Amino acid sequence: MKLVVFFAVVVAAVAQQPPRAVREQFRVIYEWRTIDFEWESPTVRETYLNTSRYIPQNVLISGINYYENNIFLTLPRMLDGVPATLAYIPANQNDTAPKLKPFPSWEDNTIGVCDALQFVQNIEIDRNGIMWILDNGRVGTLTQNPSTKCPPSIVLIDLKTGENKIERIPLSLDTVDLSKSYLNDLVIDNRDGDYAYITDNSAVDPGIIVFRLSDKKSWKLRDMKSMMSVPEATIFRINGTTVNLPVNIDGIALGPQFIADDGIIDRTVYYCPLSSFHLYAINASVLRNESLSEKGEGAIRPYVVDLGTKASQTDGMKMDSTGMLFFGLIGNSTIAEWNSTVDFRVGQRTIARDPNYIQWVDRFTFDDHGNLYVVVNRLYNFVKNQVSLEDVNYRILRSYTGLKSYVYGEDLMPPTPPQNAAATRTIAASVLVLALAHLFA
Ligand SMILES: *[C@@H]1O[C@H](CO)[C@@H](O)[C@H](O)[C@H]1NC(C)=O
Ligand SMILES: *[C@@H]1O[C@H](CO)[C@@H](O)[C@H](O)[C@H]1NC(C)=O
Ligand SMILES: *[C@@H]1O[C@H](CO)[C@@H](O)[C@H](O)[C@H]1NC(C)=O
Ligand SMILES: *[C@@H]1O[C@H](CO)[C@@H](O)[C@H](O)[C@H]1NC(C)=O
Ligand SMILES: *[C@@H]1O[C@H](CO)[C@@H](O)[C@H](O)[C@H]1NC(C)=O
Ligand SMILES: *[C@@H]1O[C@H](CO)[C@@H](O)[C@H](O)[C@H]1NC(C)=O
Ligand SMILES: CC(=O)N[C@H]1CO[C@H](CO)[C@@H](O)[C@@H]1O
Repeated sequence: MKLVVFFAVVVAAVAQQPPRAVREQFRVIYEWRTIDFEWESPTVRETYLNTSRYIPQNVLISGINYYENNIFLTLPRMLDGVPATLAYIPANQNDTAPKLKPFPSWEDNTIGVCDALQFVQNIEIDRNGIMWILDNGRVGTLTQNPSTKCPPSIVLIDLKTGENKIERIPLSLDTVDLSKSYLNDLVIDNRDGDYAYITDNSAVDPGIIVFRLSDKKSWKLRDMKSMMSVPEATIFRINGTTVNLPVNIDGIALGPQFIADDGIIDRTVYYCPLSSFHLYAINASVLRNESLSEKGEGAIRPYVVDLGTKASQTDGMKMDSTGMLFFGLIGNSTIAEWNSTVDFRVGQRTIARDPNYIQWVDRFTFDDHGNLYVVVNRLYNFVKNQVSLEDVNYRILRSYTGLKSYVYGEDLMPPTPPQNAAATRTIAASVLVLALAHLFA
């Protein structure tokens, strides 16, 4: 396999910070000029080409996920001619531009059939092997005539069974709008009935949609101040191209569990509009409070924390199981990290910078061997209809970090009131002894 190693800038540690972990440089593991598929036969491919159901330059890789040696990729149907919206490739193979296999099947990617996938921007795979798919139901979002084929839905596939049966759960029309919602990205919180926190980057009504799997209920929380794009961040200059993109709330990440002052277990949800320099945080317990949704715009404002600014705009981001956040800085051709135990304003680190290989960082994923994967897709060319078939347009980069996804974060137990203080001390002491024994083993 051809592995391209490229220049990575490592920023020197600031004095008051703990030493940063050594990271492997990012390498290109796969790269494509255009995306092609494993077709049922060459004739089928030709028929799709002849009838414009496959237009190679219109197929863009956006999201990425990993499960048992396969890499799943999303292909949002922003333009016409995208024959499948979800597909996969083996995580290890010698071909550097592998052909994609539709997932679960070709039939399950048929446009206009509501049992099938229509428009997938992102997916997540939880710790129970359930794939959560955001299906917007609307295709051709970047064309003159976007078309709503099916209601915006959460689609679940239990990957453990190997049967890949689709369960489609349309979101309530109190929560989503058939023509304006844009389900962009999600994180899964496998607690108390399993929740998804979903960014809706609707141009007119951005928000975070909360979906609870146990009773299939959903609701939406809005805060214009932290979820709308801001004028000073809508112009991007990348690789000589300028784009004007006012994109609302987009990337989302989920922190490890912590025990709040009142003894309740909580988690921090991080998010940012694409066209903004700020990173925001809110506690998951606030999002889970349905009554705040009924109160409308601004009801969650008192609970939103502005963590500070980044050097550039960010599309996707991903957190590991201990609270290490990875994100792109699009206008700076940079991949950055932040250890969330440190103040955001001084804790950000550049881990890779390269104008030739890091051209619009879209999404990240971890595998189960400590590797971090990044999709780079030159989205600025795509939205300007300037995709050149002569250039490499899509890349997957990989770096060993030794970390794993937030979905595998530790489950905390709520503290029980101490029965008697001496017993607690003894337990604490024996835990300490155990920890030391571990250290010296
Ligand atoms: C595709 O179009 C070409 C040119 O019109 C034609 O020769 C070919 O037979 C068509 N192929 C299929 C499978 O329809
Ligand atoms: C890749 O190529 C090497 C050497 O040519 C071979 O040993 C290996 O099995 C191949 N791997 C795959 C996944 O095809
Ligand atoms: C979340 O809750 C904890 C404890 O209740 C609080 O200290 C923290 O500031 C909150 N975080 C955010 C982002 O509001
Ligand atoms: C939910 O929010 C309401 C305010 O709308 C508040 O009164 C209530 O205590 C909150 N519930 C929880 C469980 O935090
Ligand atoms: C980083 O990106 C921002 C916004 O895209 C831009 O204004 C700034 O000049 C860039 N800085 C560098 C060093 O490239
Ligand atoms: C993040 O910082 C904490 C506190 O300094 C440290 O214990 C932890 O190892 C750091 N995490 C990583 C992944 O480097
Ligand atoms: C202006 C500029 O930075 N152009 C670069 C864009 O990216 C290609 C490689 O992908 C470079 O060859 C150009 O120099």
